Amino acid sequence: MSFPLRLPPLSKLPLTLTLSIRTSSLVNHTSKRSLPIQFYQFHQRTMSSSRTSKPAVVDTSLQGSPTGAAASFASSHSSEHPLKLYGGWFCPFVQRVWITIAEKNIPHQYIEINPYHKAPEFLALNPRGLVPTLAVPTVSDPKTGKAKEVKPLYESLVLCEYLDEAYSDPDRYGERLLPQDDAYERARCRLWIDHISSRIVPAFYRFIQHTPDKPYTIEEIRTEFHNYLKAFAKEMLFSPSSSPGPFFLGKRFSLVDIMLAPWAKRLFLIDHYKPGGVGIPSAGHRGEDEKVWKRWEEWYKAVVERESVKNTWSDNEQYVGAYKRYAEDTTQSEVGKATRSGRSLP
Ligand SMILES: N[C@@H](CCC(=O)N[C@@H](CS)C(=O)NCC(=O)O)C(=O)O
Repeated sequence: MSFPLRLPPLSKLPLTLTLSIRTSSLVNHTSKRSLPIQFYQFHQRTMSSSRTSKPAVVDTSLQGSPTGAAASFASSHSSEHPLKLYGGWFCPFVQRVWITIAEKNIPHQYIEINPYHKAPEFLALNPRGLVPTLAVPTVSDPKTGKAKEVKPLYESLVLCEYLDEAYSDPDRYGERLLPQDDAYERARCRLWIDHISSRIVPAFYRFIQHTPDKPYTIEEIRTEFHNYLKAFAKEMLFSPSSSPGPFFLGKRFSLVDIMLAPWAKRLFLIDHYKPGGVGIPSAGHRGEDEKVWKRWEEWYKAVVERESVKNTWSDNEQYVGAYKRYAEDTTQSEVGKATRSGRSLP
């Protein structure tokens, strides 16, 4: 696969060349940090354009940095490293990749950016202009062992699968996130990853972006959302391949869990903003779905308590602020616009 653009400055500059710079709301909590020179230019240019000609439509008012556990995790991975994750603390797609990196303990550099600023240098990395974006070292100098060439990759699922494959030594990176020994099981995992990405996640946005003027009622989208969660729980409960919990693959935490964990963590936002909240019936009031919701809750509790999920999470109130525009359906994010117009997510 070839990419439209390499990272010219990175491939020309020694990877160790860094500058200490002052940052603004664009970059993360490490207000004085080391960055490769081209990203110094990238950030500086983006910052000044945001000061002079900030378009009214984009969601640039987001707080610029992670807080809480995610701030510590980001800060402990802020030193120069050839593998770079460009992320945004608020973004669930980024959190998928962040959890993968944390699970496998992959050495990397985390760089917080605001993807709503479409700086040309960011678009050169990812023409879709979305986080997560990864800068991947692809060729090592046999003499020094250092990366010589760095190429971009994007799309959260692609990134997670790439990281699982490229960092596959079980002694260093632990058990694989997709089962390797059973092609059927791997395919079944992919099937449920597809269910998450093509059904649960889009329904989450239709739910949180619901307003009274929509052509569907809040009850309709709540029921639809429940049905997708129940289908997932039923698979864990009744499928011939299913194993006792808590995770999708039983005791083994896998890519299936990672794909859904960020939205599980964000369910409290629906409780916060939407009348009736997520509305999962309480135990004893679930009719024929008693067992199914119990299995969902078992999965949910284990996933939100997982270290890698907690370590990539900022303070709750920060998400409440960031998702207000979704709840009011005024967000101009690509995900928000696609949801509003009935298109599939970017
Ligand atoms: N399909 C993409 C979606 C990524 C995505 O939508 N990221 C959002 C932040 S959560 C973004 O970068 N938005 C920038 C924009 O909407 O302009 C993936 O899985 O990585």
